[in-house]
Amino acid sequence: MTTKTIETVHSIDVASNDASSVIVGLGVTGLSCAKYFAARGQNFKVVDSRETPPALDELKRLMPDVDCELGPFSVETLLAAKELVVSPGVSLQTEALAIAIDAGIPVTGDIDIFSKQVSVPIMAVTGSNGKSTVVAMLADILLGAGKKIGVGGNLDGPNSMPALDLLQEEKKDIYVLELSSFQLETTENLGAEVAVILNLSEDHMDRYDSIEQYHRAKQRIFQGCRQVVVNRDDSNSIPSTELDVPVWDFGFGRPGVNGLGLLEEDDDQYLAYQLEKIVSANELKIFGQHNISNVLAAAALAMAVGIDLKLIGSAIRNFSGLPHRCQWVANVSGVEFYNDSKGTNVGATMAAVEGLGQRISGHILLIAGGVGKGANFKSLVPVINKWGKEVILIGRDAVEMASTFDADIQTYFANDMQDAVTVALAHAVAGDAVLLSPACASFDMFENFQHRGQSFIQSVERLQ
Ligand code: UMA
Ligand code: ADP
Repeated sequence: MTTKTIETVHSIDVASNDASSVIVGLGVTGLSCAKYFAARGQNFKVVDSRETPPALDELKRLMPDVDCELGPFSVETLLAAKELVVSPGVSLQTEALAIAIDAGIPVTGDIDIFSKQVSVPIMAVTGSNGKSTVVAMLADILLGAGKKIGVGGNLDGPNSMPALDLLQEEKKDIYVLELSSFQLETTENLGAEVAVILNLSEDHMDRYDSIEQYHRAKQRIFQGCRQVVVNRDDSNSIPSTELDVPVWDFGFGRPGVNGLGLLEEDDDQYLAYQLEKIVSANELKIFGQHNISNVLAAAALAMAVGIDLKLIGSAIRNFSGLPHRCQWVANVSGVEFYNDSKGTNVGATMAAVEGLGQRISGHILLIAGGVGKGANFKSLVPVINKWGKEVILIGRDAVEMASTFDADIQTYFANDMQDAVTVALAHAVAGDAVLLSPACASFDMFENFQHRGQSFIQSVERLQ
């Protein structure tokens, strides 16, 4: 594929508004779409309902003449569009957008454009939790097998980029995409080589009317796929329409045909493909049952594209996890501190508490709270009662969270992260662990989950 370099972008007339594509939202996705259209000489304009969207400066630097409408969306502009290229953070129910969509203006998104453009295999990963971990592990496996890969989509961090930016790079053998339900909403017929819904639990209930609607969005990952990976322990991971394609499965039980699972032998537990052992659970550097599930999923995906089991095993053994996911931070006076800032929903925090609880001799002091996204926090109660001691609550929905916890869970409110870790340490004894796993989004107090995790790490450092 030939792409123009960004330097050529300045000379392209992007200001014409005659039935141009309208990019809705100017974050990293919107910027990647603008660069993509500009490099192809396609007319477009950009709209964002904020006056100073995050990627505005960069857009102006690269394309000073671009037509950019900031402030409340104009229905007129949207109705005049050839198509709407909607960023994942913008709900399709937003009033002006809904009017344009009802009027028949086509809707697309960056992943949709990307999938129509590429001819090499796409490996597509979604699910409520574990996406980034699985994608990062899968990337390590594929790199270890000598593949040229592009990794992107919803995944944050230095080794990932928005999907359309991947097309500016040298040709790849395989693309690995982490996909959110928001991105899947605007994607038609993804056509992945292999696709998986890792698991499903409640998230983004501020954006969906029901978990069924959220599940339907996730199911779009299977459209046009050539192979499927399913989680035997979660029926929501099974395609809801029958597909006549090869199926690989993973889960905690003994693996069957085309299955990844666990074999118990000599008091040891092995992750295995059918009867072939891949690694012993003791060899993993990441902990918790949820991570065993993630490893099995990554191995199943790798097998689907023909990677040798030995290469899979060695990459898995070396994988030490991503920052902000159950990441060990420090030991202060015999108390371990763990940063799970990426635990942004109830299911993630349940998994983190369970995984850490099984690992330590004492109790967990959980730091949670933030923006609850319409979640029901009740399901946290049993796991906190089993492994927890006290819960320190921060952020906008702290009071709501406290009110859903049993009277026998001791809760404290903290003003900020420093206050939270100080209170936690004051109530801990040697052998206990303090876990930041908020079950909430971060944007009431922080820029994003990375910023929240860094704030936790710095606050813990100040305790020492
Ligand atoms: N905007 C509006 N009107 C609105 C809402 C948003 O104009 O009503 C504008 C904002 O002003 C902003 C832009 O839209 O300028 C932001 O777009 P965006 O929220 O889609 O964010 P991006 O920067 O494009 O990042 C997105 C993903 N963010 C979301 O889905 C919220 C990133 O995932 C992803 O890495 C990136 O695309 C590249 O693919 C982040 C995320 O939090 C990590 N994802 C959620 C999650 O994992 O739970 C889904
Ligand atoms: P995602 O990209 O889907 O948000 P991550 O791999 O970044 O997932 O993990 C985010 C958090 O979700 C982790 O810190 C952990 O608390 C939890 N988690 C990870 N994997 C799983 C899983 N398979 N099941 C449940 N929770 C998980």
